[in-house]
Amino acid sequence: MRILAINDISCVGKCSLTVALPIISACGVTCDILPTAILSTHTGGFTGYTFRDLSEDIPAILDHWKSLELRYDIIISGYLGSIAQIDMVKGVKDSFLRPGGTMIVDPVMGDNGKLYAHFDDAYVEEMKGLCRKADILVPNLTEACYLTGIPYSEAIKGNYAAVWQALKSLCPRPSVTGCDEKIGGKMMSTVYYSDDAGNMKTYSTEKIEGAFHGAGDVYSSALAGALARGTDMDTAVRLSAEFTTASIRQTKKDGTPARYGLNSESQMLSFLEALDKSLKK
Ligand code: PXL
Repeated sequence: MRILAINDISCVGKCSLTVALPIISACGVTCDILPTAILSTHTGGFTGYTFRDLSEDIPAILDHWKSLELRYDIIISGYLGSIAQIDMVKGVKDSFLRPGGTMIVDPVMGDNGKLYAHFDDAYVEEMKGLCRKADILVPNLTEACYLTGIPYSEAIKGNYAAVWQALKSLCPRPSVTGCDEKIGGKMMSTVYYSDDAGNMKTYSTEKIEGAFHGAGDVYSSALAGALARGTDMDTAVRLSAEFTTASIRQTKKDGTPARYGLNSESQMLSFLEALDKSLKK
């Protein structure tokens, strides 16, 4: 099994490739990387960060890989620095995903109802085109709203199934993370996802109050790693959601500022043990 992770390198702040690479590798899967940009920190909650767009380097990297005849079982894309890079990712799928392989798109664009810095409506439009090339789509609720045109203010009233349904026009197996809802008197964070047959299912974990940076990256990386090891989607979603929630819980306990990302390192062993157990069933 071989995964290609396309994402930026934020040197500080634990997101994107500094999260994807350790988590996917720990799952026991080769993780090659295509860095889209190098930043001194990510763009959420820091000011004064450096941002080197690597678009100019990418064609030569891909030409070299073509000479090696590389093919990937899974390609997962995340933060892309520009509209041109969205087009580039579409080409990477066409050239490097093996027939029958899985394209996972995390349309990283925003959170808490707002787009991140540097993104605008034109970027959202272009991202819809990449989502149409995905086998599995893993936006958070904010990104799902931008992709479907459903206002965030409406979605947070609990219309999550409608958001999932609307995403179906882009991708056969969409999911939406971070859907807050009260279940049995308790606030839960639910993922509305598609099982292997494409039917809508939900999985809920305890809602931990606060905005935690890099949670989406932990979730999507664990999901890719588990799927690469051969779990079904139900299992991959359960393991990834529990791993992410446990990481958020520990980060809150540690009291580190949210912008420095999740303490997923402390929860990695439990996640891997749960993955191992699910594979032996
Ligand atoms: O975690 C998402 C993400 C990834 N990469 C960069 C970001 C963000 C969110 O702010 O700024 C550079």
